Amino acid sequence: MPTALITGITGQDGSYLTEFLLQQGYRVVGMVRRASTHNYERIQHLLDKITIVQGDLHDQGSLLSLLEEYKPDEVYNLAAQSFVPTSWSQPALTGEVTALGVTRMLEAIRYVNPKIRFYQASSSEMFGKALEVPQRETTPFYPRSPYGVAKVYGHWITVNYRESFGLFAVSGILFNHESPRRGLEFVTRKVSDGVARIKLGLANELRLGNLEARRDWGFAGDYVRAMWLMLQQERPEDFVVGTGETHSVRELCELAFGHVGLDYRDYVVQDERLYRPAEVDLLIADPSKARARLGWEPTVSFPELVRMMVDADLERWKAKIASGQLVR
Ligand code: NAP
Ligand code: G4F
Repeated sequence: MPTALITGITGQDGSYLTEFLLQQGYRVVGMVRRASTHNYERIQHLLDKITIVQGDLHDQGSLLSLLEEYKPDEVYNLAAQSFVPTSWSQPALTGEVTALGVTRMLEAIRYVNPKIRFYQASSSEMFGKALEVPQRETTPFYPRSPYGVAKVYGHWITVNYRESFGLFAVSGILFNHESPRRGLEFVTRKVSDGVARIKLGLANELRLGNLEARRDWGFAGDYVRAMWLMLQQERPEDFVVGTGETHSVRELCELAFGHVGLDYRDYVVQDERLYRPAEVDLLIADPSKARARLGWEPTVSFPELVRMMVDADLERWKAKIASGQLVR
């Protein structure tokens, strides 16, 4: 039974990756950082099948001892400060975790067992002010936020440890992927949650920033399969993963409100305070390498994804109302 260590197991991707690896027959060890209350909402249903251990990407010693004790065959480094706006208000913390944290894990692997296979969760935010459309593995990076800058560091240090020390270390350059488990602050979930609350009479407007930004949005459950496939290859290589389609935030609103019979123009308020100091205007993947070499394809279309998220939030709010937790 192979063992996988997942950092960021409490996050959106961590929860889907855990489900996927358990199905593949792995023993899953999940690293969580110490908190005064547990944050296991997304992995509650998996707790009896996995091992939870404490560690932090800030802390070199904790990474070394986890690798020594649990002897993973594969490490999936999903932990990060992952919200782009927070990277402007907490740029140094973002650099510590999202950039230097990668080096700490690679160092731990190098010292404890250089045969461990390593996946780094890189991001299409690295393309930023995109120098090529669509973006592929060879497209130069032009990050537009401290988060994007930190991810570029994480990408190159992964490539560097592969080339310097012969580690099986890969960087998966993943475009935006969403689900009903997405954090409420990201735009897809903010919209699906807002639509549900408006439809149920719990809110009457939704404040958003730039409606013209375009993203290549897919379903997170599909993307964790690509992470695993990258670590099963004969040679370590980097891959772009996305759908190859792009949609604007405006189209997202149109679809999400339309799904419950509403017109987004009656509810969405554009709020300049939610605009970013520097925006990433257009992201669209060229996933042809992943398709050809990993045999990877997305299985959920953009309209299906939006409907899945709105329906899940409607159900969640209806259940709260039914249980008497909320009155309209
Ligand atoms: P997420 O939901 O924000 O999860 C982030 C995870 O990182 C959480 O489990 C969080 O723990 C953990 N974490 C944060 N700081 C940590 C620290 N110092 N030490 C240990 N753990 C820490 O992110 P996600 O959407 O699942 O994304 C997973 C990874 O893929 C991230 O690296 C993200 O930057 C990258 N990525 C995401 C996308 C996307 O569209 N989702 C696209 C490209 C790349 P707590 O629960 O304790 O906060
Ligand atoms: O949903 P977002 O916050 O995601 P963003 O910035 O693209 O980053 C996500 O995807 C990256 C992959 O490309 C990941 F690496 C990263 O960790 C994260 O998961 O914003 C998407 C777009 C932006 O252009 C933003 O300006 O939506 C626009 N937007 C418009 N109004 C908004 C809002 N974004 C948020 N979060 N909230 C708004 O009210």
